[in-house]
Amino acid sequence: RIWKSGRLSSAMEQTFIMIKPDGAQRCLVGEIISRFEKKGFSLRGLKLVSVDSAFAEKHYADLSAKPFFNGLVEYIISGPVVAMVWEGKGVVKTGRTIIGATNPADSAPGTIRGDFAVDIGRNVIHGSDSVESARKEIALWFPEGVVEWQSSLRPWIYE
Ligand code: IDP
Ligand code: MG
Repeated sequence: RIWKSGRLSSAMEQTFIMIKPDGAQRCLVGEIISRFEKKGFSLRGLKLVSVDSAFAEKHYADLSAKPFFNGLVEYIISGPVVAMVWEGKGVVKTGRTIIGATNPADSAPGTIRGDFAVDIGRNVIHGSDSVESARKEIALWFPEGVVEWQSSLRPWIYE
């Protein structure tokens, strides 16, 4: 056993990732999950859900004053979304890097938005922007909790 639990656990983070309705409609679910899996992050929660406007407004509460807020809520409730929790070292920040800039016009090729999106209002995926936001979003989307397990690949991903 080459993995030492004590050293690693403090660096472990969880983030909330959601494939938005356009991502689900465009059959990008497998591709997106694959990118997080191949990176070496570990899946802790996964479900396909349709949310109502009250729930979407709660998720995006920080943006309620923005002119695009109503359109954003309509977008998120327009079809099922894939809600996920991913775990790993630095997963919040690295998850955002994998996703790319908010506006796909500015997202680098190789990022999810850079590769699969064009318009800011159809940018395919959400990822928590901080450890604190992740904590709140995971509590909102997974009140039932997430799955406790440890991938056997762990010693091949972490030193
Ligand atoms: P993020 O998703 O990259 O964290 P936020 O600023 O948190 O970006 O905005 C949340 C979502 O609101 C974006 O992903 C995008 O779908 C939408 N959004 C942000 N800015 C605009 C805009 O100017 N017009 C339309 N939709 C926007
Ligand atoms: Mg955000």
